[in-house]
Amino acid sequence: AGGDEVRRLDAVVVGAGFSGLYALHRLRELGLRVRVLEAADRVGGTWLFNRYPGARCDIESIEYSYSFSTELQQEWTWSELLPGQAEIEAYLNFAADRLDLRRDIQFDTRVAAMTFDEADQTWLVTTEAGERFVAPFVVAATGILSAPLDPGIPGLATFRGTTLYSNRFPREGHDFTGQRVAVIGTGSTGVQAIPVVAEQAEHLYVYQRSAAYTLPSPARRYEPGEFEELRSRYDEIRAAQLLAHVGAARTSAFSVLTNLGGLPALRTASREAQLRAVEEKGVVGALYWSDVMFDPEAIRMATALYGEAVARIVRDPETAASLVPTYPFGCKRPIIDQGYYETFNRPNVTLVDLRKDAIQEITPTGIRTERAHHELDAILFATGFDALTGALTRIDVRGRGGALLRDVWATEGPVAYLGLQVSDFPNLFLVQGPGSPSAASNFLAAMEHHIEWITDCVAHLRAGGHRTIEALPSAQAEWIDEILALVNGSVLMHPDCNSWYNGANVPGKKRMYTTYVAGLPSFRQRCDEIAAAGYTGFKIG
Ligand code: NA7
Repeated sequence: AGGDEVRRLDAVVVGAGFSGLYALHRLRELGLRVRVLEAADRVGGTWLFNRYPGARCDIESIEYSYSFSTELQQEWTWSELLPGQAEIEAYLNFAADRLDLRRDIQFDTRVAAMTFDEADQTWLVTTEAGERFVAPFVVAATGILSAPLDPGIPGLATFRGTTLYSNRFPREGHDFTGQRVAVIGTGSTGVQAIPVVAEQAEHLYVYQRSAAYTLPSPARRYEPGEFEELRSRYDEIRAAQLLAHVGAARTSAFSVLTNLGGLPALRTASREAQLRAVEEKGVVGALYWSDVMFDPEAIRMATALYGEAVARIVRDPETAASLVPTYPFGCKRPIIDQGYYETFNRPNVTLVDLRKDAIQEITPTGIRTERAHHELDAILFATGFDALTGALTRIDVRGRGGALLRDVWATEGPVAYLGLQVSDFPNLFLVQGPGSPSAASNFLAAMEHHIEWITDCVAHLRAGGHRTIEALPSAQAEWIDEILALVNGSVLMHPDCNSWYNGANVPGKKRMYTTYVAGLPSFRQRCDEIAAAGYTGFKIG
């Protein structure tokens, strides 16, 4: 590594998760010389690092997998309806082998800087070890939930027990048996991990800052023959998936056929009918009536009903009350849970409600809140991510005129055109950048679309003898306005809705809603029209 040698390529892909692997495959099909640079020592990306107990996808395996290859679809067998982390990791290794991807992936290689050379119209990509790569195109397949958020709790470094992070959980796992354990964070990750850790730990303390709205998980193994039957109908399933709309909001179309689909409008139903639906479909499932995202009265009703439903499960009234969110229903992605509320009926589980009793510090032997000090052997942080932008702000990305992407996003907010490019950063393609539909869709379906659009664009440029493509500032500004207009007046813009969707979970990050909620079908159509019209809103040079 290091030295003066510069490797010239046609494209550099950063990251070897779901999107980086597909980007490599597609770019290679176009005949490009490509290298994937991956910080880890193996493929998997997000699904490699997030190997905490209970880690599972909330989208069905038949939809959370590559659709582009009949061979991959027909040769792989999913064992469970909702795939667990280990099976997804195994699947990505299978895909990497089957498509012979590893020979173009350089592992243990973290990108430190990417600089656009305006004279040469190429990117110089520098690794932490000092290696240098030059290529006209860069695909940042760096993930949207990949940059861990530092919990920033005083005293953390003094803790003498085991400190664990859900988003970089040890490969060898961790046995909580006989231990006094804290889990900090009750988002999707905490809610998945807590019931599993509770079964092992001698005592589990759950430190909750914001309560979660959850939906009972349909997770189960496939019945014998069930997956094979689904696999025989893959074409039909994938076609339907791309058109899928879920009536959660007047504008939304999540491109997920299952889990949330087909729920009744309960708003006008009787109280009895509402409670029955809650029992049958779970709280979140029953409450996804069509106006819940926009109608303040529906939102209030939903929150109240949710509290009643939690109180039916959790026996201790104070714990039950603490488990009810104080922010409006519908403002975050619903979380799937497997026995989450029941866990709080266990004698070895204690909920610490940080809204009433905030953490003061971590000590060498435990956690001190205003009211108590709990002795601990292990702390598991499930505190989330600097989402959407964090992976790229950790790299020195310099575009035209030396513009630093980190500064652009700090001052303007997380801007991008179509979630695919940021103006002043020519030929740098984002996958699911801010403003893409992915976080309100099936991530995989959205990701495949983005990679196909990007690689078609690269092919178009090369065929026409063009060197660069870049988003026009005006098109980028209009796209942001459009995204915000779609959620304006919805619960998503409520001042109490703090989440990674609007950056409010990261101290100092500019708050801005970042997801296009009108759905993947309309997004795809827009992108197709833009390309067909000669890349409207982009400047080709
Ligand atoms: P999330 O959804 O961002 O959840 C993080 C949780 O950690 C959330 O409950 C936070 O509370 C809590 N948190 C964060 N920092 C702290 C500190 N310092 N002290 C106490 N509690 C804290 O991340 P996940 O990993 O669960 O899920 C991310 C996505 O992955 C999810 O949306 C799915 O799409 C898959 P807060 O809400 O900020 O008050």
